Amino acid sequence: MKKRGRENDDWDEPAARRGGKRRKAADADDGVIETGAWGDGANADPRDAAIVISIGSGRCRLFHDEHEFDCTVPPELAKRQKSALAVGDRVVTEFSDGVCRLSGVLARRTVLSRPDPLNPRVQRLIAANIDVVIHVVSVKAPPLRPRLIDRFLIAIQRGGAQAAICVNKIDLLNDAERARELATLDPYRTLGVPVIAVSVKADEGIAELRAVVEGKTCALVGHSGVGKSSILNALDERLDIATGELHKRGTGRHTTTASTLHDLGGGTYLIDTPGIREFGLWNLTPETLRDYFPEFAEPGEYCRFNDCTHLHEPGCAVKERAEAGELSRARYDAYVRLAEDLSDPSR
Ligand SMILES: Nc1nc2c(ncn2[C@@H]2O[C@H](COP(=O)(O)OP(=O)(O)O)[C@@H](O)[C@H]2O)c(=O)[nH]1
Ligand SMILES: [Mg+2]
Ligand SMILES: [Zn+2]
Repeated sequence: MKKRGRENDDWDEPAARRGGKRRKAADADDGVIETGAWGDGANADPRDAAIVISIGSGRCRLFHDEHEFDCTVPPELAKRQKSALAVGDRVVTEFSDGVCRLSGVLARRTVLSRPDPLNPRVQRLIAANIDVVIHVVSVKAPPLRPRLIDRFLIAIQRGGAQAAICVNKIDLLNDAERARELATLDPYRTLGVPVIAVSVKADEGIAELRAVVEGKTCALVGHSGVGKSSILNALDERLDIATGELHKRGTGRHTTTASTLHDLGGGTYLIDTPGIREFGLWNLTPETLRDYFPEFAEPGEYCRFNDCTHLHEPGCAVKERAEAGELSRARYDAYVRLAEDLSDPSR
């Protein structure tokens, strides 16, 4: 399967530059995670379904039975396409008048989504039916920022997929720096999130990463420039995806502008995504935020108040244990920052 995807998904575009008006809060797809089937997808046999490998405006590219083909997306779906159709979706089509049309979307197992920058109540799908979302970070260029990881983890957990963290460019650090940087990610390891140190340049950690993705559908997410496309090329050299290297003719940098699914064979599918700066915290409340810090549950039973938010209440066991170093201080601090962001209406 060849690489595709020419349309810019605009994920990173600040709202102002997009120039769009704020959509009304009463939109049909308001804040709802669309996991349900659409059209003929409700009754379709998954074995007859094609997989969406890339999406353009009013059309998408599909893969089924060893063939790649284009199909049109009906206007009803196209007008809310970024909320209703995603790379990784299983779909069915109908063929008439020489045109292949999308006629149904099958129910999704999992999703990865984020709030629309223009209307945080509307969810935009990034990928569907993924088993593992790999959050790629780099130790330098751009530097490691653990606090971003907390938001990614929340977004991943909400959509039902497993999370993994891939720390790329470790060739840029000496042994002491490497140990120190990787230690900052220990709280995630403790939570059961695999942390894989990788250098595409020095061919380190690629085999370990391959073991994580084998036989699964995985999406690589993270900031632009951390090495997502380079990692995909390292996992399968046939992919030959454009990376951030300078063009030979000096016309700027190659960057990924739309999500694209790549078939590595043997049931392994990898989705390259454009750089995502940050995941908003759509629809989270201070109460639901706690659910995303499972390590707080047990100590939380010893808080004086059983509705303790673990922020400023007296007799809070979570806070005490974080201060005593029995719970990750970094994770507790991340929780406090996220809670502050949630109570700030301008976020
Ligand atoms: N030093 C170093 N540079 C890397 C590594 N992996 C990728 N890069 C560089 O990082 C830049 C961005 O890579 P790219 O794959 O396009 O990142 P993406 O935007 O996340 O897809 C390119 O210049 C790559 O050559 C690595 O392991 N070590
Ligand atoms: Mg890329
Ligand atoms: Zn508490």
